[in-house]
Amino acid sequence: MAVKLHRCSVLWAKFGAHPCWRVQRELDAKGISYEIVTGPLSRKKRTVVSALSGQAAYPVIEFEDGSFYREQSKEMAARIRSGELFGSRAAAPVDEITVMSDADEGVDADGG
Ligand SMILES: N[C@@H](CCC(=O)N[C@@H](CS)C(=O)NCC(=O)O)C(=O)O
Repeated sequence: MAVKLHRCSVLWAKFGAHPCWRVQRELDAKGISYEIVTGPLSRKKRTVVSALSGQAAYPVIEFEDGSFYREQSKEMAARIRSGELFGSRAAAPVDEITVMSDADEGVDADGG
């Protein structure tokens, strides 16, 4: 399931204490696919993230169903690390899942 990472535009800031990077690197570490949506630095201009989450701080994670997740970045990082980012959300709909069968591997019913 791909998510959107709403974050600041300071993409070069790749050090541990930077809130957006702290979360982004955990998504990377977990192999979670995401799309970066950068927003303006000025809080007053952060209309997208404000409309989504009701507050103006980055980072915010937007799920495919339009819901969002925002806590302090340390807590967000810990949640991602623990494998609980998606909580009880369903995995991707079945028609979006690539299903490999034995036939795809060239194995027939006889196992040959
Ligand atoms: N304590 C917050 C800080 C979040 C934070 O400062 N985010 C930055 C972007 S990396 C931001 O939105 N800065 C501008 C502002 O707070 O107005 C956290 O860890 O999530």
